[in-house]
Amino acid sequence: MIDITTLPMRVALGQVNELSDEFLDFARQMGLQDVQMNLYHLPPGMQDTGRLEFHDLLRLRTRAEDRGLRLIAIENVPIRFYDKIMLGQAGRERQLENMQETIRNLGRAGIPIFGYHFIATGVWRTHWDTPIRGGAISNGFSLELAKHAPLSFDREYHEDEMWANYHWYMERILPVAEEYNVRMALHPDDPPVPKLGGVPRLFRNFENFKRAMEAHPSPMHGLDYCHGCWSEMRGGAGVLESIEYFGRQGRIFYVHFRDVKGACDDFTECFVDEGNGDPFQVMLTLKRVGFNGFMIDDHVPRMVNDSAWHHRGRAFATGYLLGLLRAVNAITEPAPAA
Ligand SMILES: [Mn+2]
Repeated sequence: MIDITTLPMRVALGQVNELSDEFLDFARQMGLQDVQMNLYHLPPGMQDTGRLEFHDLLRLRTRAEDRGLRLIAIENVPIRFYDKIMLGQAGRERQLENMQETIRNLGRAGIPIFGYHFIATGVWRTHWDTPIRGGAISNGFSLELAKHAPLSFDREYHEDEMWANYHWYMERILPVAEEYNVRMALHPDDPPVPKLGGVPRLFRNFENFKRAMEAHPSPMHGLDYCHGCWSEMRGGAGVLESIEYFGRQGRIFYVHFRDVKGACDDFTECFVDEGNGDPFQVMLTLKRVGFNGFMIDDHVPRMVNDSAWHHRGRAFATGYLLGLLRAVNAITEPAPAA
């Protein structure tokens, strides 16, 4: 497997669900060298066995490499692969075996990072067609609307049992991640509010991330730092401090570089240059704490005549990040000797 610790801080193509010729060419045309895939839904052609199979993963990696790209991370498996683990329900042992085998298969296939979340009820939004700058289409969340939602599962769940479920999983999955050299990167709950649909959302603040990292201090355990979610937590406050804290420990494995306006009880997703945060300061902070992973756009607004995958929105965001990176490097790296 490639030694990712020697790679520079960089921008990657993110959130593709398949490695089509078009996506791979799009990445290369933007000058990128890494691709992250999101398998929240399994794409056509992948076996659905309750886990990610070695041959499918190897086929994906070699397909990327045939185009001169690295398949740097797989983010997510379908929630039904580990819902019983998250909720502590009967059948979790079988799901654990499958998740352990998924980690082994990622390692065997040479894919070094697995992004995961612990959100049994998934990402919530209450608005899906919100016009933002220039009429671009985005989405938003209002806790006032969401708090009236019915229970997502059979009953109300409690914070203590969700922590117990998390610990149970980490104690059993991280040793496998260590053996196979696969980094597990934790994404925040989105939105980061205490509870939705009767299920507590653990990864909603700094304290709980700190607690998780301290309880499971494996070198294979870190953050998928979703700037959008961290910005949602306190309307942008505390973002730079959290990057400082976890980044200096080398615990930020990669970054979702997007932003919102507002905070977790009421926010709208927006273009990366108009949110709560200053993206230049965010990237500068990442650089200064020694972050050397990849950054992807994550969610983007739908621009005029955009595709279903939002190519135009993604091209804007990715180009913006590439420009910022060049600026950040220019002021933090010594000029070459004349
Ligand atoms: Mn994200």
